[in-house]
Parts: sequence; structure tokens; C-alpha cells
Amino acid sequence: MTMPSRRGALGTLLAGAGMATGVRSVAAIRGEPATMVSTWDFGAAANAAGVARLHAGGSLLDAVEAAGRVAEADPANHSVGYSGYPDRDGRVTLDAVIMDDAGHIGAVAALEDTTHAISVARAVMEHTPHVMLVGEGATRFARDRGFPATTLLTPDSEAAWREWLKTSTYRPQANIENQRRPAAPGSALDHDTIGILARDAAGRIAGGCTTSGMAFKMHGRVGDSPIVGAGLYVERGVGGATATGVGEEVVRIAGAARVVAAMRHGLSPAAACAEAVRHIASLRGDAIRGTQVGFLAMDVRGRVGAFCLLPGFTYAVTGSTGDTRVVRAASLFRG
Ligand code: SD4
Repeated sequence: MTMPSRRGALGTLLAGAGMATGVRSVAAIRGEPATMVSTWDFGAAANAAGVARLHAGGSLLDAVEAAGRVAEADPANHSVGYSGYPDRDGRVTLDAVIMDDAGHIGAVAALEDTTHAISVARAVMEHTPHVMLVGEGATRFARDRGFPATTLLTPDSEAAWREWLKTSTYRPQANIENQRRPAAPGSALDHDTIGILARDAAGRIAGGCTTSGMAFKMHGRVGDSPIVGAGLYVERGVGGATATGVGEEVVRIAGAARVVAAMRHGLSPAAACAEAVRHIASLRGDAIRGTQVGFLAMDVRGRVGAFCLLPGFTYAVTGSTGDTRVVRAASLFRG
């Protein structure tokens, strides 16, 4: 078998990414490098909390955790932490991960009865010899570490689940994350996952991801979000990437690790995200029709880029002075 040369493989990667239209890295907020980025519109509030933590002297991990906790505590946000939509058995199960660029990682999957999954993930990182705890073991660990037991299923999310039971059709809806309806905060349209990347002036980087996963999933299902290399990856000297959307498609290609690898080989954050999205499309063909996957990446210089399968994925970029803007990612398909 002839192996492609290193140069040949990179050439293919670059050519593929270059084909994407409208793929551009967001260089900065008014010329300044980004400090923090998060997925979806609600990433703006999360970034504000994270940057405030940095300004107060917190570490990158402190900033990532603070940002994740904003989404987790938001009762109007039905797929992160409190009031997350349950699985098909009516149980709210949370997945989260946190990592820095020095090889420290912690994650939980299928955590129950605990609002701040990202903090439990950090506790796994800091207080166990392991990198991930799941299910009952994760929940027991959270209690042992003093995280309060909280009922995460609210009347709104329970009502949405009971409505879903009438058909029991599992069909993930694209861009449900941004279709928040203040007038109907229990609606099945109210679902989110937050992926976060933070960077300091020295170019060090950390990230996190927290979610209740796909609404009405099978009990025990774990998506991409808590899996290092799928929902999140950061690498010293290169940058970081995070994913959102249908996690099965992200896990299949080790998505975030793939984006970071492409940046390591010289692609911009936007081109790296586009390359990963194109790979999913070529691998899956018709099977991903109507499916959303979005990648968001930031390199060590503070350049930011994103790309997605379907239009509608947005992300929040915060510069070093604290200015934030929400940017719409370019997509492979028109809809
Ligand atoms: C999952 N990727 O569990 C998550 C869901 C998500 O915005 O990102 N929703 O598959």
C-alpha cells in the first residue's frame, strides 16, 4: 500500500478546506485577538462571566468553569444543567468536560441530580486519578464532593417530555439551540449545549463543554460533549476546538481533535472547522441530511473560526477588552 506523503496529505487537506465558500476566520474584535469564545447566542452571557473571572485574577480553567455555570444555572435554557430536557425515560442526564493545555482533563457523563456538571468534571480532574466518571458513580462522586442534590426536571421540561411521549419520535432538530422562546420557556425548541474556549495573553488555552445532550435520547446515551477529542480538544501551541449539534456525527470523526490537528498543520481556525464538516458530509452522504453539526475553533494567536453543516449556527466572540459579538458561522449546505 502506498502511503500519501506528509506533504501530499496536507495539500489535500488545504485544497478541500479552501473550497468552502465564505470561510473566514474572525481575526479579532476591532483588531484585537479573542480571549473567549462560546457556542450559540447565549455564549455571550457565558463569555461575560468567564472574562470577569479572568479580570478578577482567575485562571483559564476558572474562566471556562464560570462560563459553563452560567448556562447550567439558566432555567430558561433547557439543555444545560437545571431544567435540561430529559431522556426518553424522563431522567435528566448531564455530560460535561473541562481541560487545559497541560494535559489536565476531567469529565462526567450521564450525571444526574446535580446542576453544575462542569464543576463536577473539574473535581474529577482535580480530586481523582481518573479522567471520566459516568452514571451512578459520577452522581455519587458529586454528592461526596458536596455538590447539592437538585431535581433538574422542572414542570416545563416535564411537560415537554410528556408531549414528546405522545409520538415518541426521536428526530433531532437543527439549530434548536438558538430557537429560544421567551414566551414558552418549556417548549421543545429550547435546547442548548455550550462549548467554551478561553485563551490568555501568553497563548495558553483551556476549554469546556456542558450539556444535557439530545432531548429524549435513550437512557444511557452519551454524546460528543464529554469526550476529549470529540466535543472538545485543546493543544498547547496550537489552539482549541469545540463542537455542537448531533454528537454521534462528531464522535464518528473525533471532531475536535481533527480540527486542532488541521490547525497544527497550518490551517486557519475557520478552514480547519470547514475541513472537519466536509469530512462528515463525505463520510455520511444522505445519512446526515437535515442534521446540524457545528465546530468552533480558536488558535493560540486569538484567531477564531467556525463552520457548520446547516445555516444557523452562531457563536460569541469576546476580545481582550471585553467587547463581544455574536457571529453567524458559514455552512456547507444552504438548508
Ligand atoms: C450531544 N452535541 O449530546 C450534543 C448536543 C448539542 O447543542 O450540542 N446540542 O450530542
